[in-house]
Amino acid sequence: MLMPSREILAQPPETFTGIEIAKTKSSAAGVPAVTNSLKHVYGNSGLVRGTAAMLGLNQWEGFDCPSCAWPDPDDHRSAFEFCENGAKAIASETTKKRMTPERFQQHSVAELSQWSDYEMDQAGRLTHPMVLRPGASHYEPISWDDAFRLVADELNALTSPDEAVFYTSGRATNEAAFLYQLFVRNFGTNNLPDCSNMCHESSGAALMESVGIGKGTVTLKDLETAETILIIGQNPGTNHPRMLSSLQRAVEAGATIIAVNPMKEAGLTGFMHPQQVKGVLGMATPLAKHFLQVRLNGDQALLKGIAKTLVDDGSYDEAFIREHTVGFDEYRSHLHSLGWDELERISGVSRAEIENAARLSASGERKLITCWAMGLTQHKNAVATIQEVVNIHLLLAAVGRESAGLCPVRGHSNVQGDRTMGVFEKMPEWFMDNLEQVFKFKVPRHHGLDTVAAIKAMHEGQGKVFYALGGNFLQATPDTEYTAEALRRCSLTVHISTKLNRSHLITGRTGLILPCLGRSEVDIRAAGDQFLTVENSMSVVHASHGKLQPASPHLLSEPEIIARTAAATLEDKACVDWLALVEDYDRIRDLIAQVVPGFEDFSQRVRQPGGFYLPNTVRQLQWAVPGGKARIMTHELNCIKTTADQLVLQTFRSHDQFNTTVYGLNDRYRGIGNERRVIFMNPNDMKTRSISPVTAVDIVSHFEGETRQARRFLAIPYDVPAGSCAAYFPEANVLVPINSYADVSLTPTSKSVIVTVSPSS
Ligand SMILES: Nc1nc2c(c(=O)[nH]1)N[C@H]1C(S)=C(S)[C@@H](COP(=O)(O)OP(=O)(O)OC[C@H]3O[C@@H](n4cnc5c(=O)[nH]c(N)nc54)[C@H](O)[C@@H]3O)O[C@H]1N2
Ligand SMILES: Nc1nc2c(c(=O)[nH]1)N[C@H]1C(S)=C(S)[C@@H](COP(=O)(O)OP(=O)(O)OC[C@H]3O[C@@H](n4cnc5c(=O)[nH]c(N)nc54)[C@H](O)[C@@H]3O)O[C@H]1N2
Ligand SMILES: [Mo]
Repeated sequence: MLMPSREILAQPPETFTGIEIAKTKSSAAGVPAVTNSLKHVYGNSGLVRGTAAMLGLNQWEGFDCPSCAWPDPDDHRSAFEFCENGAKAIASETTKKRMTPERFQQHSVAELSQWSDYEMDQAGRLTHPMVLRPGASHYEPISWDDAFRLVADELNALTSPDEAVFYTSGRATNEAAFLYQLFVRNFGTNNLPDCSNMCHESSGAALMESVGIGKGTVTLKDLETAETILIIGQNPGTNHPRMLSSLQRAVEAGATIIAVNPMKEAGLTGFMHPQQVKGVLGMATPLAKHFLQVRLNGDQALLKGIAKTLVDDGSYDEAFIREHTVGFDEYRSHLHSLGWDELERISGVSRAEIENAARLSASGERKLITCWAMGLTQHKNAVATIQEVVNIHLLLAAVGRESAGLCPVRGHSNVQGDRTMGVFEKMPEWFMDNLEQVFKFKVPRHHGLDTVAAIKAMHEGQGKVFYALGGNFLQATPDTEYTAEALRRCSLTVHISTKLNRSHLITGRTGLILPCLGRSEVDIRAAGDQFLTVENSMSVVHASHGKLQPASPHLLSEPEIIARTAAATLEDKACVDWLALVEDYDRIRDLIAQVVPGFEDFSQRVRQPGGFYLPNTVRQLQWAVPGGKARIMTHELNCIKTTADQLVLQTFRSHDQFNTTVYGLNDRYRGIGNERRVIFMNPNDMKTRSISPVTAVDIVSHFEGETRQARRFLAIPYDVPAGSCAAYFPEANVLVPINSYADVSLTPTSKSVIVTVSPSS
């Protein structure tokens, strides 16, 4: 069993914070959401800074919300274009509190590691570059020049550039991401793992193989005019609250929503619009009319059931299938061979409900949109399951036309843009050719390390310098203790960050924190006030313009940090004048325009209010796959297998967190107050294990003969299918085995962890 071995804790402390249990909510948003967001903003930032921040959010002249990637309306903006959780993200960034060098001096790294993630967020913004010298117990300040020198010396001392790992979190803007990948490739490696590897990689891989583009195919207008919307493996009420407004408009225009989820999430069942009278009075728009309570990892069976019904009913578009697809005959015979008993058993959903969902999808003009997120992507068979979604759309010709299509709902606000900019360990050859042509250096062509491979390489001593553009690698990745050991074996770990997090505490021989400007802050360069750009979940590229005074005069922008790292490291190997590039971000955009298709006249077009859409081949019914036709993919039916005493655990988000950033200790919609160490269980599963409600349990995960343990969680009886349970990440990450990842996409299986649960010893 892998156990914590050092005095510096890699995991959040095991202490309970005093749970308060309330009734679960059947609808989301409304007045409590507004009061909650205002509490967060004004509590943290003070009245003046708070109001300025909120008024700048998602406005044409303002900055992009740093929370999720849900798009803004194309044609209008209300004065308050934000949601409760966007407000929390802003409050967390614009807080008045500061994590200063004095505070670092007061607390050793070992002491800081006793803080909870909530306390770390509450510590406030980082203000100075800080270094943890070899053997030191405390971080101390370092000048920017010395910091860049240190990084350059460590990087240049490596035997090969492939001994360095460059991680990216999806908040980085396009300009930062483009400079970053250019630096990394100019340095000589493709080791560019990113948070996408743990997120929508499965969607990208599935869509790329099936339809030739790794992104969604719908716009907001499509969503609001669809007839049937399938929301599967996604919790929009918490994670994409602004999506609820679009769903409300769709329902009011006549759409039927079908939700597929093991949990009856509040946002799926009802929505009270905080800016409309109805919502303020507490009347909810019923959103999902149909709720299919699938077992964890039962979706592939459920989706095959839908496809089987369509084929058996003859509800498919023969002309479209003939003209645009390959693989139908094989798929049809596969569906014929499947028995309903098996489909019902694996999915946990009845044949009648599945058939009903299929018939709704095929009704009217078959304007079906399917939205999905982590409930589909983080399983072993994730890619195959998502291709099952695509198959249904191809059968119905519900793709590449108005009001219909595929909608993987992205997480981080610019995770999609980062990939467009080349942050990927295996960018296609054409991208490398373009880089080579524009920058005239030999671009490394061998594939780099993704997240899981990078952790393993560092663990084995082959990764020696770890450099992160944002994020919280230690706590976002699986197998916390294993990853911690991997980071400790590095010679140098570097984090470009806005706030303190646990990754800063589990360091290599030397640790560096490079504090940067946040989205909300002004960025003045030699050429004047600058803006940056992002791409949302629906491929709209637009500007983000910070408005507030920086949290500290010592902060640098992300592009400047990258450029100065590059200038210090590459010296005469440099393919561009790095420092000149960041005097005026239009210069970066002009280079992007030369390398990335769809960005012609970038600097000028992105200045139009609302930005511009990137081209999408599927929307033109073009299939960029070999052979030129969309592929109906046939995969064997499978699912995760457990023994009688085992359960399948998903690790998901509470209402008060953004990934590893913990804004508060409540999960309001699920009725949990003031506690994060909880596990939601089926009441019968609790009974058979002699677990009383709200008592402490230990969780052990099982994988290929190995076990991992997470101690002291409170068991909450909850409406989840028998055999399925749920706990929050990052607390439960310690249970996710490093070698358990999705086929093809290699995404850690954070939504299907095999566990046993027993009363705490
Ligand atoms: N406020 C807030 N917003 C966020 C984030 C945040 O942490 N906080 N994170 C951002 C990021 S990076 C991302 S990727 C997205 C994540 O957005 P989501 O994917 O909504 O996030 P999760 O909390 O992981 O929720 C997964 C949902 O899928 C369901 N689910 C789990 N397993 C299964 C399954 O096997 N089948 C089905 N059908 N459903 C399943 C869960 O019950 C849950 O409702 O949100 C983004 N937005
Ligand atoms: N078990 C489990 N694990 C998961 C998941 C899960 O569902 N279950 N979800 C996965 C998913 S979908 C994702 S996307 C990953 C997320 O993984 P990451 O993106 O690595 O994690 P975050 O928690 O979003 O990163 C938070 C940190 O980013 C820094 N930060 C915030 N804003 C900025 C900024 O503007 N610039 C810079 N440079 N830094 C900033 C802050 O220091 C903060 O502490 O986690 C994955 N891990
Ligand atoms: Mo994500």
